[in-house]
Amino acid sequence: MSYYFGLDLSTQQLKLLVIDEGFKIVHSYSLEFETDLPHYKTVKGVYSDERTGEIVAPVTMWIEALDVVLEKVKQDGIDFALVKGISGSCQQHGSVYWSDAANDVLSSLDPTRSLKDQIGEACFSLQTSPNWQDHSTGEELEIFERYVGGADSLAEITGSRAHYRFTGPQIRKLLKLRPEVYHKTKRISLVSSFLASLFSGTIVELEEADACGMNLYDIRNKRWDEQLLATCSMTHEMDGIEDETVRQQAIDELKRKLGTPSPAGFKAISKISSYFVQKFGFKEDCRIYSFTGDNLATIISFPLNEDELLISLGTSTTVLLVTKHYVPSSAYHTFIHPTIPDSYMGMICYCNGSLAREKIRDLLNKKFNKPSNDWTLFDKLLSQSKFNKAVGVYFPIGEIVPNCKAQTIRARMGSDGELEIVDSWDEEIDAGVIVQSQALSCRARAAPMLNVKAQTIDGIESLEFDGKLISKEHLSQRPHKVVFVGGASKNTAIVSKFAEVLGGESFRFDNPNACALGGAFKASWSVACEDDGVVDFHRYLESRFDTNTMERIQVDEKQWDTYIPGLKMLQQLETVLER
Ligand code: ADP
Ligand code: XUL
Repeated sequence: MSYYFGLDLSTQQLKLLVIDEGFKIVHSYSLEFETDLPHYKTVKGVYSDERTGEIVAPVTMWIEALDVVLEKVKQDGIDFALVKGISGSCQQHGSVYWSDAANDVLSSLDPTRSLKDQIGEACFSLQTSPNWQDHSTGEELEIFERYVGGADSLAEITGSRAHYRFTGPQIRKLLKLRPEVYHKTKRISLVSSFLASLFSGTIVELEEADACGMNLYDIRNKRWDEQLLATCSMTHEMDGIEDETVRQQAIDELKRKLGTPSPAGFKAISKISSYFVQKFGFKEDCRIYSFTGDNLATIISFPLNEDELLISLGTSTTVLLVTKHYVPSSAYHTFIHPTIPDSYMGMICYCNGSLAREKIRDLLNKKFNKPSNDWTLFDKLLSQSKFNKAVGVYFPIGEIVPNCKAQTIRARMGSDGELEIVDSWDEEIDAGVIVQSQALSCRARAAPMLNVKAQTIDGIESLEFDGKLISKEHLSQRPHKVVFVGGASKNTAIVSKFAEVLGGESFRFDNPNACALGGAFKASWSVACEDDGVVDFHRYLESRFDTNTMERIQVDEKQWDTYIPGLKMLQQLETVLER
């Protein structure tokens, strides 16, 4: 019998799952930062400064959380000696700044004392970690994009345009505002490599897949981009630094802090530190595998293969997919895949998801005197709707994809076949149009990353979205599978409509533990690869995964074609958006 630990350090909580070799969850633990560690006085795990847009989390809170959770596991009498491997999932982009003192402390911990008592403030040059919700790096974003020739050039190198939360802009801001802190920093970890370091008893390298969320890593060539390191260390030519030696020294200093990312995959990064062996009774050969980012862990929490989409219908809408094609765009993100070689994870994040649908639901309920918060009427109208040559953008808040201001525009096809903007129509129409249009946007933008045998489609040539031409061949592909997760995936009318527009076999999956499970699965697969020979990750997962946990969605497959004109209409509508 063997156990694997999967941890999930997210914004609001720390979770730990114990699974066995058959992927059964044996135990599950969680700790909520705000309520279970109230002395840190965080609100939902973070400190926010509305004036500056800064959002950070206290690093020692995470260390104390690990103490508390492991004590709970111990009290339950779990046999730590059975744990063969540990991996995990962490909030992305956040960074931890270690001091000179840290490595000695990590490697000589006293098992009679807690981690928190020993890995104290002296181990960090900065006591807090910039959080992914931070909005304080506006100036840095502009610089990161301008210095390399624009948002698309930056996306071409690093897989993403510049974002407030990305680590490179955050580091440059720290250097600008607090140079003494930056120079005192010995090593910089991502949250994922920070948590892995605690288990390893030494500061471990960043994990390559998660390192793609920094705006610094050259994904094609798998190395830091020197020009971006110069930008990050404020020594780019455009910063007015002409002396090549000064620039090289600054780049080298930053490289020493960042280290060299460890390749994504199954190789152990270390054995567990002796502290845990002595304190909890882990075996000395229990292995630590690199931890990764939470979205990356989500796609490995169930068998998601190439050309399959995962649609998360939470507050926002997120599309995740696995692709062999590196087709970066400033409209979405591309990361190296954490477990499948030569593959990538595409991620499209929309701000206007559930909130926009709720607004239409409320409008309809008001008009027909129905109780608010009730989806019955919205669902009935949505289920009855067919594609009636109408599209809309429903953005009550500013949108990332396409990048534009808050606005609502409705349009239909006129008798001359051209798009006509409509001032208003019966609100009943909106239920169908909002969901169809949201799904059409996902369909268009996921298309370049798919590599499925094209279907024959008529009436469409290449289309342009976000300044990128999408070929007819790409637009003619249907994903093999679509899996829905998140709050609104409970709603059958919404998922059925999305499934109809996107095509592909569709399923919904209710799994609140996805991130931690992704970590546990990675640990289990890694041990198998190291001990019994390399196995394909997807095949390993499929052979153990209980597919009964996924519910199939019935879809009228013939409808997919009827939405083809909608793609062109959406493209036209997006040309008139207020940016
Ligand atoms: P988060 O993205 O914040 O983690 P969830 O995944 O829990 O949130 O999703 C929350 C959203 O799910 C809410 O904004 C709500 O509109 C939507 N939702 C929940 N239940 C339903 C439902 N039955 N029908 C449609 N939308 C729903
Ligand atoms: C992804 C992102 C968030 C955090 C949440 O780019 O910023 O999903 O990872 O934990």
